[in-house]
Amino acid sequence: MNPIYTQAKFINSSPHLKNTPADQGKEIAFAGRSNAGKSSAINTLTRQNSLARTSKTPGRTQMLNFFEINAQQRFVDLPGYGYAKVPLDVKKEWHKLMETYLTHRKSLCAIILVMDVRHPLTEFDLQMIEWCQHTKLPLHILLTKADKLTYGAAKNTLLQVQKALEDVEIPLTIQLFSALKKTGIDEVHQALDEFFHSTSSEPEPQ
Ligand SMILES: Nc1nc2c(ncn2[C@@H]2O[C@H](COP(=O)(O)OP(=O)(O)O)[C@@H](O)[C@H]2O)c(=O)[nH]1
Ligand SMILES: [Mg+2]
Repeated sequence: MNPIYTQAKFINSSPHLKNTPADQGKEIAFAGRSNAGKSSAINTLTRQNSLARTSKTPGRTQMLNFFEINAQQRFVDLPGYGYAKVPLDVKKEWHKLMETYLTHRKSLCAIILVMDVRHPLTEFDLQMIEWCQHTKLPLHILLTKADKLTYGAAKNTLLQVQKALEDVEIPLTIQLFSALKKTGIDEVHQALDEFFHSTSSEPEPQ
């Protein structure tokens, strides 16, 4: 694996877009519905057990959590709301925050969208995909918790999700992943390397 990611350090958490690290270098954001397995994925990819907090209680925090890999590269753990039944004002707040972040953050170069392989393409996920198309951000999808399904069933879901998104007009890759079994790590690292090193991934001005 590329050892660079193990150097990731927590910088700060912010409930809004003030107090965020300077908007320079390159940032890759991890998005996903609450409880999808985002924090676990970040921990697995950085080989640190408690870098991003993981929780069994969904939807507790609505923070943007910033992690520095080096002076020019960052990860952001984006807030995700819980289930479809969250109050409307929580959804609206999230909507506003995400839209502002995704549209204005110049260093943002790609999104890693984390979905539970057993519940892919929720309303949350579709919204994120729509925003990525709108802002022309490349997208890499992790179908995580693959260990919860047989290999055949997981592979089937992968094919179904690929088919459902075949008309999406941005660079889009999809893979199976498991933080528990530590599978799929090399594939994610490859995607991260490409996003961080590609020169053409800056979102176009709005
Ligand atoms: N079996 C299994 N459980 C996982 C995996 N990834 C996360 N989880 C569990 O799913 C729950 C939510 O994970 P977390 O990373 O906190 O989700 P987040 O809200 O998206 O950050 C926790 O109980 C994790 O232990 C995985 O790959 N396999
Ligand atoms: Mg989390």
